[in-house]
Amino acid sequence: MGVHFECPKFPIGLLVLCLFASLIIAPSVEARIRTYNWEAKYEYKSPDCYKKLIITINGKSPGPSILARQGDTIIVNLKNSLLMENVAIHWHGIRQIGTPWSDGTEGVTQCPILPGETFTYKFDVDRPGTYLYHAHYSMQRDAGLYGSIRVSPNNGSAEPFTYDYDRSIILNDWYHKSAYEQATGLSSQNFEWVGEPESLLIQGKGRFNCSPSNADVCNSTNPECSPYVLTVVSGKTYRLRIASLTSLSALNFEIEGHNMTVVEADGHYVEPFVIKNLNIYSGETYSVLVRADQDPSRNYWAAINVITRKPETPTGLAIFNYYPNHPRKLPPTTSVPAGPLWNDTDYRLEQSRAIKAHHDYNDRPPPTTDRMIIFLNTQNTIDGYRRWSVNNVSFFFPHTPYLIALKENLTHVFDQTPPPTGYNFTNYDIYSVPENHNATNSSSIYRLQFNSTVDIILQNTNMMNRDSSDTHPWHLHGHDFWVLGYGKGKFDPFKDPKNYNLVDPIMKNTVPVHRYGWTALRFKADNPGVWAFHCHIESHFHMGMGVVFEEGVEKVGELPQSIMGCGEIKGFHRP
Ligand SMILES: *[C@@H]1O[C@H](CO)[C@@H](O)[C@H](O)[C@H]1NC(C)=O
Ligand SMILES: *[C@@H]1O[C@H](CO)[C@@H](O)[C@H](O)[C@H]1NC(C)=O
Ligand SMILES: *[C@@H]1O[C@H](CO)[C@@H](O)[C@H](O)[C@H]1NC(C)=O
Ligand SMILES: *[C@@H]1O[C@H](CO)[C@@H](O)[C@H](O)[C@H]1NC(C)=O
Ligand SMILES: *[C@@H]1O[C@H](CO)[C@@H](O)[C@H](O)[C@H]1NC(C)=O
Ligand SMILES: *[C@@H]1O[C@H](CO)[C@@H](O)[C@H](O)[C@H]1NC(C)=O
Ligand SMILES: *[C@@H]1O[C@H](CO)[C@@H](O)[C@H](O)[C@H]1NC(C)=O
Ligand SMILES: *[C@@H]1O[C@H](CO)[C@@H](O)[C@H](O)[C@H]1NC(C)=O
Ligand SMILES: *[C@@H]1O[C@H](CO)[C@@H](O)[C@H](O)[C@H]1NC(C)=O
Ligand SMILES: *[C@@H]1O[C@H](CO)[C@@H](O)[C@H](O)[C@H]1NC(C)=O
Ligand SMILES: [Cu+2]
Repeated sequence: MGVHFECPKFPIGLLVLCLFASLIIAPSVEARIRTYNWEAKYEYKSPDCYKKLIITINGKSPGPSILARQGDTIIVNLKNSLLMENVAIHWHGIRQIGTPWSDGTEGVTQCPILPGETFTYKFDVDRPGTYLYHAHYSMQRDAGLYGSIRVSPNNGSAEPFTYDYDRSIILNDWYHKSAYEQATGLSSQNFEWVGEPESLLIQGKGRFNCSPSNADVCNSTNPECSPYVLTVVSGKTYRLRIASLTSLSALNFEIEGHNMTVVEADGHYVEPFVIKNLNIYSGETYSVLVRADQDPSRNYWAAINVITRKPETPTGLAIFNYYPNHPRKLPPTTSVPAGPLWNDTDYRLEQSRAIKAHHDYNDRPPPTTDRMIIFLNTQNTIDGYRRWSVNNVSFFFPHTPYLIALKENLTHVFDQTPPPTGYNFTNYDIYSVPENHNATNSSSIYRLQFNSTVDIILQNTNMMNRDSSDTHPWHLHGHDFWVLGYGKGKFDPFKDPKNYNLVDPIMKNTVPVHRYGWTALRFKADNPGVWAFHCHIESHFHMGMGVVFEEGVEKVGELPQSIMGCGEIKGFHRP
């Protein structure tokens, strides 16, 4: 195992000892290899008091944190002990420069890891920041396979802010139905929507209101489902690395009575701004600074609430515990923070627009683009199946991963017809229920000219129910992109680019497209490989809401044999 410290939150004596120990064994300054041996398996757990089978890594969900230093090489030996299920892990936000086969996207960059096998991921963490890992095999992330990656700057670079303590907190939503039940419902002609999650989790802990009749599976007094406790010392400043890996929900995070200063987004320093409530979409990470400057004689709630969809899930709660109050002492307030109005789109748009690059870390985008692709996001029916499409095309995976197919010139294993790039949606009414039931599903991909500058415009629309438009967090693998702008209504390709922010746009890897709105991104296609770009909502991606980009695949080095062994791979057999 690599150097890896997770201090327990209490008891306090142990916490102090542990912090002291982590100082003595401070990581060395030069780049190093950090090796982790992980075993993924199913175990019964009750993260919200409701007992179900979940996937753990070394017995934990969230799994162990990866704590590294910029420039380190990470090696994860992952043993699949799921007995009857494949697995793959994606390293979310890590660009995989030179190691596109370690991206962990089953069907795109590798074959699935079979039960009983051990697969080795090896990649460099080239930039400081807050990142994630999670399953990327069908809807497996829902089963609890996720964790955080924290990369600290090397000794050559300081950060543009200071703090006393650093904590990682992953937010999640939680279903009692298994990922199998969900996927099956979505893939049936007799479509069954997954519905709203039963509970919200903060660092893997939540609380479902058990009924006395199901005490055998749901037990409110089970200590496993006690709330997450964040212990703070009065007067100190905490860097909270808040990340969301929800299946469906957009969330709003707040700490009762405390403001937060946003300083990092998806691994990039932000020009600091103060907020009371943070909107966070699945796949995003933020660092906020919080000063423990309120009345220290009591505890406070840290809370998450569902936004963008009408909430049917109770507020997720953790305890913001001022030392030396007892960590379990409930805050005196009778009502828990309710968050902002779930349907206040303007407020969310405003916060998205407030996120700008820090003035000292402002890597400006190229002023012009080589190619602009507008992605119209629509809900459709294809052969009686409910699907999501991008420009009339609903994505589905081929049996042979793209990276292997492209390197081995296997042109018959996926649809070679280029997807429609000049999609003309001039007459498309984004506010009405889609009339076009003739979208097609396809495994076709977008081939980008290596090193070219590409603009993507995400255009949101009305879904198949009246007056409904969901927020979609799109995540790009292998890259960060500049967020050039957000708009309301229909994108105007002639007028709107004139208002792009080319001065200080933030770079991110995940970005929301708001209800009935558009979002414009720019990136350089300079990372040889094959990269997924998809909605980070598990059910939406499962329903076809994604695309795949290829760039410079001829520059990719020899592929490791370990990623092969599925689909139609000429001349290769798993030993
Ligand atoms: C870190 O510091 C050491 C010793 O001062 C130096 O040799 C090394 O080059 C530094 N590394 C980086 C990445 O700045
Ligand atoms: C619920 O959990 C508590 C504490 O672990 C235990 O004492 C109790 O027996 C459990 N109730 C049931 C019905 O299993
Ligand atoms: C939070 O920020 C607002 C706006 O800047 C300010 O009015 C308020 O006093 C701050 N609250 C705390 C608890 O610092
Ligand atoms: C927002 O939703 C509430 C109900 O949750 C509703 O009363 C209100 O009219 C909605 N506001 C807008 C602007 O749609
Ligand atoms: C695939 O095609 C490219 C370009 O024609 C060629 O350079 C390469 O050697 C081929 N690779 C294989 C494995 O056949
Ligand atoms: C798009 O469609 C509109 C309406 O049909 C038409 O006027 C316009 O010329 C088309 N634009 C392009 C670029 O084809
Ligand atoms: C969809 O396809 C059906 C049958 O193929 C055809 O009758 C119908 O006109 C098409 N609808 C549109 C909007 O193209
Ligand atoms: C989308 O599909 C429908 C039905 O096949 C077709 O009429 C329409 O032209 C397509 N739109 C584009 C932009 O390809
Ligand atoms: C895609 O569409 C084709 C033709 O309608 C159908 O045969 C195939 O099963 C579909 N595949 C998926 C994954 O939906
Ligand atoms: C890619 O573009 C950069 C300039 O943006 C240039 O310096 C570099 O040489 C190009 N690389 C290749 C392989 O074309
Ligand atoms: Cu979506």
